[in-house]
Amino acid sequence: MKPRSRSGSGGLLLRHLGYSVGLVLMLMALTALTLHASSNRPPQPSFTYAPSEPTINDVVTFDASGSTDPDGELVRFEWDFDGDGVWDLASGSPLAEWLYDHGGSYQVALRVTDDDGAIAIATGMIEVEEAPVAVRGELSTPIEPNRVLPGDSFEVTVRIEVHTEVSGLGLAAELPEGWRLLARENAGAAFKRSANQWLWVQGFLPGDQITVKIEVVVPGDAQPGLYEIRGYVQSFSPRFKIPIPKGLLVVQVV
Ligand SMILES: [Ca+2]
Ligand SMILES: [Ca+2]
Repeated sequence: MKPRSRSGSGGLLLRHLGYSVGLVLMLMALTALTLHASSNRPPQPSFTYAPSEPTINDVVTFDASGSTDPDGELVRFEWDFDGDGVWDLASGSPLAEWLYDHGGSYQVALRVTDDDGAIAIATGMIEVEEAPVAVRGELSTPIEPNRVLPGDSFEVTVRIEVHTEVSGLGLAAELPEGWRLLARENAGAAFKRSANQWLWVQGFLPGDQITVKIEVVVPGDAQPGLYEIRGYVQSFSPRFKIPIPKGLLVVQVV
C-alpha cells in the first residue's frame, strides 16, 4: 500500500507540476504573441512599370512583385495611378494595368498591406507622352443620324491633328467588303487607289491640321445592319501606327 500511495502522491505532484509547466508555456506563448503583434515589421513596397515611356492610350503594366515583407507576406496592393489621392485599384495581386488618356507627368502611389495589417506606401513618377497625332472622323449621310440606303453614297471626313514633327505620314482606310471609296480632298497627299492609302511626302509640324474627305459608295445589295469604316494613320519618323478610334465611323444601312 505504501509504495502505491507514494507513487500516488508523486503522480499528483507531477500533475501539479504539469499544470504549472502548461500555464507557464501558455503565458510564454501569449507573451510571444503580444511581442509578435507589436514587433511586426512593416512591408517594403516597390514597383516598376512598362513601357517606360508610355504614350496616351498605351496599356501600362505596373508590377509590385518586388515589394517584400521581412516577417510575413503581402496581402493587398492598392494603386493611385494619377496622384489625385484616390486609390484607383485594390488587388491581392501585385500586377495592375492602367491606361492614361491625357499626356503629362503623374505621381503613382503604391500602398501595400502585410498579413498583420501594417501598411507602407511607395511613390514614383511616370511621364505619359501625348500621341504624335490625334485622329478624328465624322460622317455626313443622306439620312441622319448616320443612316444610308443600299446604293447611297455618303461623305467621310478624317481630320488629323499633328502634335509633333512628323515625316512620311500616311493614312489608310478599310471599308466593308464590296464598298467603294472615291477620294475627294487629299490635302496634298498622293492617293493610292488600290490600297485606299494616302501618303504625304512633305513633313508636318506641331499644330498642323490635315483634312481628308472621301465619298463612300454603299453597294446596291448591302444588307441592313451596322457597318464600320476603320483605318489608321502611320508615319515613318517617328514610327507609329494610330488607329482611327473604334466606333467613330459607323453607318447603319436601313
Ligand atoms: Ca510584417
Ligand atoms: Ca487616383
